[in-house]
Formats: sequence, structure tokens, C-alpha cells
Amino acid sequence: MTSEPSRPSQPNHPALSNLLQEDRRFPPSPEFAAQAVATKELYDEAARDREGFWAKQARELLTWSKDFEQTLDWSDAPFAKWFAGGQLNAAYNCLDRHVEAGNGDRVAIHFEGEPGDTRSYTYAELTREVKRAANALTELGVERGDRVAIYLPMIPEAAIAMLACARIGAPHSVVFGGFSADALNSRINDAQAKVVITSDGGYRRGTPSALKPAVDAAIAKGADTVKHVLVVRRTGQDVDWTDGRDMWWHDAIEAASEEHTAAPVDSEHPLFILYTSGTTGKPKGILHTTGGYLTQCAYTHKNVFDLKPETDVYWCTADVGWVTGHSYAVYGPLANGATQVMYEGTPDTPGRDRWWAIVAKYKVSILYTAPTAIRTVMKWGEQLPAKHDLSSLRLLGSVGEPINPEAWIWYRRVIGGDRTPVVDTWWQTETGAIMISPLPGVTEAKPGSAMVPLPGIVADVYDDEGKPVPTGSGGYLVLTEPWPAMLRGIWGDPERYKETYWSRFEDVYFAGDGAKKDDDGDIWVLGRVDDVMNVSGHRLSTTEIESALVSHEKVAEAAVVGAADEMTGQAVCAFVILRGGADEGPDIATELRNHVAKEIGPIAKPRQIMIVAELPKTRSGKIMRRLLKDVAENREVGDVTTLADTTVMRLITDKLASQPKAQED
Ligand code: 7RM
Repeated sequence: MTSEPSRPSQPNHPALSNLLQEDRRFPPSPEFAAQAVATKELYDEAARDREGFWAKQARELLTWSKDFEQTLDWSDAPFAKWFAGGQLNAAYNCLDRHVEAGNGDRVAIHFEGEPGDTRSYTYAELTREVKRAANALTELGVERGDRVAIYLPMIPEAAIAMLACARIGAPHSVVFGGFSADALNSRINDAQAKVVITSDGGYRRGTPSALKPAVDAAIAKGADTVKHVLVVRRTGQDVDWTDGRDMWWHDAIEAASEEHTAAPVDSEHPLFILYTSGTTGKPKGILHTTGGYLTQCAYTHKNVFDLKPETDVYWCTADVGWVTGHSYAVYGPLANGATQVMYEGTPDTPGRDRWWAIVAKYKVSILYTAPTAIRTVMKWGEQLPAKHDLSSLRLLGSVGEPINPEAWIWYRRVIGGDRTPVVDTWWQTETGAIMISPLPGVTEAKPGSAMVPLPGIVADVYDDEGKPVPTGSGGYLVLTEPWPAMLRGIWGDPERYKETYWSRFEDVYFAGDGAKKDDDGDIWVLGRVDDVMNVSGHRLSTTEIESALVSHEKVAEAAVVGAADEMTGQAVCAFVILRGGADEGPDIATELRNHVAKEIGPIAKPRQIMIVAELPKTRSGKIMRRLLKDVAENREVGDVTTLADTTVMRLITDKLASQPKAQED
């Protein structure tokens, strides 16, 4: 089920097709520039001595138990060692040191539950909770190097659990709460997790939604390494209980001492594993380590968001199940001693103005969210944000997918009151932290462009032959120098790491994104050039969904494409051949969609399932997804001359013309 590579020159979002005509410019206002954290000297400084620049950031932004000896060891490339010889503890850097510096009374997290319950933790309180959780994990037998899986809703315990792991040097593996029991099972087994931390459930769209049953099912499918399950009580739902294995979080915490000294670990000690979709079926466990990751999280969070920790209230809307939640809802803001908001639920509960009510209530000054959310609130209309006082906002950020210029402009005008800078930040699970972004107060922004690599980062756009493209042209986005927060590999699979990222072009990192350099040399990221789809800013693999579909008894073959979608960027469209004799029936599409939800999770459910008799294939048997994409996007079908059977596409389009319109949720 391989496919031809798609052309990087084809923008994958309809609104991006006119991007080269975009000529609106947003220079920093003099008032903002005068107060800005970042300065243009950062670029010069980093260009003069890149490693020296990073060494300075590492020493200024973090507290090391033992100073490092070497900034970068690249002798075993592409396996990097940053700040070798140094020792530190990530949780100490996010907690204790702020208390020691006299900021213990500053609020670290304002939590807002979906039903309206609230809790605030000062740095002193959060430190105490994390110390107890660290002791509780130790009591359960978790030792340095052991892996802990975390499967929680967006509640403070998620951050507490992550930091407790960091505190004892046990790498965490957070699994998004929207993933199914099957997906959780494979992640637990790949990482060989010893403990799973979960909750009875969480609140979504006004109702409690259960989580613990998925953990029980995941372990029942076989997960021998799991010795204990810690369960946070959030909703009060009934849960099945396995004596000896399961334990309430609050019981464990209450029994634990609040004295705990964070253990310094080597700079290269694994901090976490986070699974992400790649081009092949099995998700990759992206490995991040401590010193370099935390340095770049703190540096980018401070400079890209213009953070003034004494006065700002920062809110990143991402769930901790994604990398944005790791770097910008936990490690970056806490390392910098920021005050942040954490919200559990959906933006439309109880009303479609919930986010704006939260901004007004906590006087949020920095907001970081995804284009899909911006397009959604745009659709809901300007009157809703207008009902609330959003004047506290002074900076807006975007991440996860290309932002179309109209959404960018709307975001700045309606949410930012025509005054805030907007930073469009490009990065990936693999890069660990922001890589390409304007610097607020410094860079003149263009709506739709992530602009330029941050000081200390070197990126380029290459053509097929691995040569930098001239300005005004498109190609593949690459990173030509190692960076501190770079992934250190794929858990348990060093070969796959080299093969996936370092083999497309010699000695440079291949990001998997198509990009353009405009006439000024600024970068426009256009979207994936591999079999990875981006649905609402979530990465999904076409092959993974195809595997899920063919695991259904009625399916013979399946091909999945990401079709442009106005709201979600891309949407999953599946073309399915049923097994001979299988009864199509009126509900087959629903049945298959639910099957995908069970195998992977509701986020992977195809928007459309089209039952076909044939799939378009080349003579060597490769599915031509390009042609299926044409169908899914209601375009005239492109060049079919390389098909083994050129009549296939006609069969498909005729069949679909006679089928009822695809179901949607
Ligand atoms: C942070 C995150 C990574 C993929 C990446 C891109 C896309 C992310 C932008 C973007 C255009 C952006 N990690 N992407 N940010 N595309 N402009 N500002 O999203 O690993 O889940 O996804 O997301 O395709 O390769 S991720």
C-alpha cells in the first residue's frame, strides 16, 4: 500500500493556493517593539557562534546541578549529544527553583474544568504535589529509567504526573485520551511501561466520558510489563477494579511524604517518549532527552511569546496528549515560571463563547492555539468574542498546520483587537520545540508565513536533487544543522530514525513538509509531502487507517487520502473494496467508521467512506492516491496514463455518482 510521493508544489489547503499573491504586511508596533523580550541582535549573535549561543541560553535559562563540558557532540551523527557532561533535573527547573527564588506564591496553573469547577496551584503548591507524586511512584516500584504511561484528560494531574516522572528520571509516555484501547495497548507495549496513570474519566461536551475502561481493555489485551494502575478521581463514575494492581491516585498521594529531593540526571537522560504517526503503519516513539529539550522549550517560550513572567497570563489550548501540550503547556511555561491557564473541555461547552469567557475571566495575555480552532470560531461569528472583554490579550500564536491568510487576519482583528502580533510557529513532535517563527517586536509578519528560522536554527528548502531552491520557488523543508531539542531517535528503532529523517538528503534532516521560499526568502510551509495527513492539527497516517480498515472482516482492500477541508485543513476519505460476497448494506459506512474509531480512536474516523469495485494502481501495483484525492476533492481526475488499467477511474466516478452522499458526523 505504498503511494507515489505527492508534489510539494501543490498546496494542500485551498486557501493556500493564492498565497504567493499575499502582500499584506504587519510590522511590529513601536510600542510593542520598545518592550519586546526578543531583539534582532539575537540573530547576529547566533550567526556568529551558534553553539556558543545555545550554551549561553542553556546556562542562562536553566539551573544545572553540574555544568556541561561540551555544547554539542555530533561525532556520532545523526545521534546528537547536547550539553554533554551536564546534569540537571527538569522538574526542579520547572518548580523548586522558582520557590527558592521567592516566587512560590505565584500561580503556576489556573485550572478551569469543563463543568465550571476551578482550582489554582501556586508554584509552592504544585511543587508539593509533584514531590508527593514522585514519592508515590517510587513506592510503587518505579525506578530511574522505567517508563510510565499517562492516559489522562486535560487536568492538573496530567502535568503533575509528567513532572513527578521527570523528578525521578522515569521517562513518561503520554497517550492522548482520545486514543482507543488498542492504540493504548500498542503504545504501552512498545515502551514497556511499568505503571499507567489514568482517571475514571473526564468531562467533554457537558458529559462525563470514561477513560478507565480503555485502560482495563488495553491491559486485558496483554501488557505484562504493567504492574500498577494509578487512577485519578475526576468524574466520580463507577470503575471496575483489579485489586493489587489498581490504586486511587488520591490515596497514594495522601500516603506519600511531601519531602523529596529531585535527582539530577545526565543532560542526555530520556525525558519522554511521545508516539506520532509516520508514513508506515506503526506509530513511532519519538524520544526526547532532558537538557537540550528543556533549553529550547524555555528559550522559544520566552522569546516567541514575549513572556513577562511577573505579569503575563499565558494559555496554550493544546492537550498534553500532543507535543504542543508537552512543550508549551508544561515544560516551557513552567521552566520560565509563567502563570498559565489550563482548560479541560471543548470550546463550545456550555456555549460557543467559552474560550472568550475564559480569556476575560483570567485576563489571558498570550494565547496559543491551532488554525482549525481559529477557523471554527470564525465560522461561529464575530458576535461571540465581541461579548467579552479581550483587551488583556497582547500576543497570539498559531501552530499545527498552515494557517490560511484569511484566518490569520481574522484572528488578529477579531481576537487581537487589531493590535496584537500573531506568531505562526512551525515545528514538529520530532523537533521538540518551535523552529520557524517570527520574533514578536522584531519580525515584520506576513499572514500565512512562518517567516524565518529562529536565532540558532538553520533551515532551508531543497529541490529533488538536494540543492537549495532559489527564492520564489518550492521544494522540501530541511533543517541543515542539529538543534538542542531535536529528537534523539525512535524508541527501540535506531535504523528507522536514520532512514526516516536522514536518508532523503545527505546530512540534513528531512521534515516531511513541502515549503516555498518567497521572493524575500521567507518560508511558507505548505503541508506534508508524505502519507501523513493533518486533520485539525492532528497527525494521522494514511497507512495506519488503511490497516485498521482491512482488519475488518468485510474489507478486502482500502486506500485512504487526506482531502482538503475548509474546517479541519484535511479530512480522512477512504476508498474501500469489500470482500467478495460481503453484504454492502445501508450501514456499511457507519460500521467501518466505528471500526476505525475502535482500532485507533475517534479522531481517525473517516469523514467519508466510498465503496468501490477497483482501486487505481500503477503497473507496479502502487495505489495512485493522487487520483483518489481528485475524486475526494470533487476535481476533474488528473492524468491516468500510468495506470495499469486506465478505465478504473471511470468505474469509480460512475459508481460514486450513483451512491448516496457521504455521511458526516
Ligand atoms: C507542533 C506540531 C507536525 C506537522 C508538521 C507540519 C504541520 C505544524 C505548522 C505546520 C504549517 C505551521 N507537531 N505544522 N505547525 N504547518 N505551519 N505553523 O504540530 O508533530 O503534531 O505535527 O504539522 O506538517 O510537519 S506534530
